Amino acid sequence: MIGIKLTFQLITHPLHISHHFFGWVHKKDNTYFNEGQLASKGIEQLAETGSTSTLVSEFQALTDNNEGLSTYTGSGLNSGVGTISIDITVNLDFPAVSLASMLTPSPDWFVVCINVNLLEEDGGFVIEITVVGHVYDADTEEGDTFSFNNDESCPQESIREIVEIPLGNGTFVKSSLCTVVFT
Ligand SMILES: [Ca+2]
Ligand SMILES: [Ca+2]
Repeated sequence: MIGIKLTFQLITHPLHISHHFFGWVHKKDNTYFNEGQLASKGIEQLAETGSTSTLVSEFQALTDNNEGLSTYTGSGLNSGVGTISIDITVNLDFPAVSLASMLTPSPDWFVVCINVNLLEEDGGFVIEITVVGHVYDADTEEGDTFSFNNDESCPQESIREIVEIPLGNGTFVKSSLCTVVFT
């Protein structure tokens, strides 16, 4: 086993803050948060309210099914720029990490780093790696501004990457919005 210090650095529009973030250590090639699939109840709750309680339950079931090692819930940030650090443990069977956190305020937008594999081909663990987060719309709530409590999406469609204003410029979202450093 190896302990890894994870630094979560969320850089957003100055007016906006992040919420708690959720982390899961799991087997390689997990696709739980990927775009193109329907958001689970846990992802909906995280994306709309920032709460991680339902996600923790969902991932505990996956962990009990031997798909993961453990879950983590980090603190929030009280401004749009900052760093959250936690210690996580990975091992040869469970060398990968996925992270998710709500963007606040937003209808159902969240940042994710999916399936970050910390095991190198030579069997060692990475010393340091920097990963740029994606910004996704869970498609569980309507609304295209920095706002809460919009109508439900009906019908709910797949999780998709956001590139539109106000987060993006219509083509992409600046990579500086969310960067995660594993050291
Ligand atoms: Ca939405
Ligand atoms: Ca909803």
